[in-house]
Amino acid sequence: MSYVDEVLERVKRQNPSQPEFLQAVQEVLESLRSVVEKNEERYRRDALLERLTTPERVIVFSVPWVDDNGQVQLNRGYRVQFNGAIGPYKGGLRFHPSVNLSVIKFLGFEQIFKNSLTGLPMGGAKGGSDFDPKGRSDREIMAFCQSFMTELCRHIGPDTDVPAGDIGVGGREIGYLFGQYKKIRAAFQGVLTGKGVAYGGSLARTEATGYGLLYLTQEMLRCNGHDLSGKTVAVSGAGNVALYAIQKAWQLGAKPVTCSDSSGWVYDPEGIDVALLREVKEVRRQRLTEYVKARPGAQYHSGKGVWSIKCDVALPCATQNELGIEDAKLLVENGCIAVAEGANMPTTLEATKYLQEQGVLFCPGKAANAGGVATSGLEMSQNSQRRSWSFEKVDGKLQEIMVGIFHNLDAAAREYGVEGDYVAGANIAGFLKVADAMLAQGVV
Ligand code: NDP
Ligand code: 2IT
Repeated sequence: MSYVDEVLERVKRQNPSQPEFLQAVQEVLESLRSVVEKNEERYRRDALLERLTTPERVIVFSVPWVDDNGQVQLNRGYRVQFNGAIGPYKGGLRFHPSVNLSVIKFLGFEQIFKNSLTGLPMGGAKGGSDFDPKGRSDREIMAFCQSFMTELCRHIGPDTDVPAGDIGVGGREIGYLFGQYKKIRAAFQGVLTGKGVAYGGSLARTEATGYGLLYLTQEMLRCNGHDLSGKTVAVSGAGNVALYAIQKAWQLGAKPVTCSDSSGWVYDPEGIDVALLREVKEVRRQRLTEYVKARPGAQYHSGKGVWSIKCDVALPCATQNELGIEDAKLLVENGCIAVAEGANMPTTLEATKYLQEQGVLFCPGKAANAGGVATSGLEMSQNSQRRSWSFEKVDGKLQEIMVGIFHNLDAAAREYGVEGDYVAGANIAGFLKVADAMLAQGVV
């Protein structure tokens, strides 16, 4: 049995009830076959793949807090410090009822390769809780964040582990988390990214994931003889990533016509009104039905279906496994030429394979959405310098990083004989740097 198959078997045996984690490991290891074959003896002797697929540390803790009725609530908190070979652990926190160990491990595993691709010194980690922020008052959110940080603060620090936001964790939550860390540790440190600009946050971090997604998509299209300008774009999600992806799509001359949330989706033939979407989702924190009330030309559909709209480019920006094989078939039938993942692992393995076979340009999340964590890396640099850079400077570096990531994964795919397979290219390019660092540092 090949080394890759042996390790895949082992990971399956050891994590039988973690489907999302197994899916992420399978995708990565399958595409590393040619690299691993070339170095099999060395990697095997160093148990490199076993170590790479096993988190260095898993922290699980209880998060008790008091709701507005005086009732004590209990949630579960997680931080998975997956791999610290190339820098301090780095990765977001997700607050969503679907969070469990499998989800956090898949996200932490993906983060290793994503962070490596940015070219910045950051290891892979992820955390979060099964806490559901929907319908909770500001005070309840604060109480939860404070309790969560009371435990988490023992495990993080500006040179050890630097969390940030993800689903359900935005500027408000980062503020409460930062305040509690500062109080308990009596230290004002760059221990979280995505902070408000008034207390050490970076300009352009809020926009970075969505903007970066479009910078990379534009470059991928350009290098394949297409122009983003004039294209119709379907976007899913209506949160941080989706909102700024839609905004940048407009700025680059494309027309974004859809968005979605967990209740339904919107088709706006005139193109999504960014200011209105932002007001409804970011400011008023309402459902998308409110968007359609203010925009009579737009249609609201409950449930799933955002990928049934005819588009040239599809940008899934909501959550994992939101684009399955039937969706992929619809996209191809409707003439879609490119899919770039704003979310983490939004496309199932089967759908990814189908899209690639049909010649659709496909860029995986660990490359396409790396602009968020890359700008977090820039926030860490600014915090270390105790300086703040202008929006233009940060945005300029973000553009450079995203264009650079595309060229790196394109080159890696060519070098290993899988030209145009950007999934393999991203995994190979991300892996090589981490593998070199692990081998150089010995058995630790
Ligand atoms: P937000 O919480 O801001 O928005 C999430 C959006 O996705 C909301 O519209 C939400 O709908 C929808 N959504 C979430 N879960 C589900 C679900 N189970 N089914 C259907 N819809 C769902 O999160 P972000 O925009 O920050 O994150 C979106 C994706 O991007 C995630 O995969 C995240 O890991 C990834 N990502 C985020 C980065 C960042 O910097 N924030 C960086 C890189 C990747 P509703 O409001 O109804 O819940
Ligand atoms: O998935 C991701 O890359 C994020 N949620 C952002 C992580 C970060 O540390 O900025």
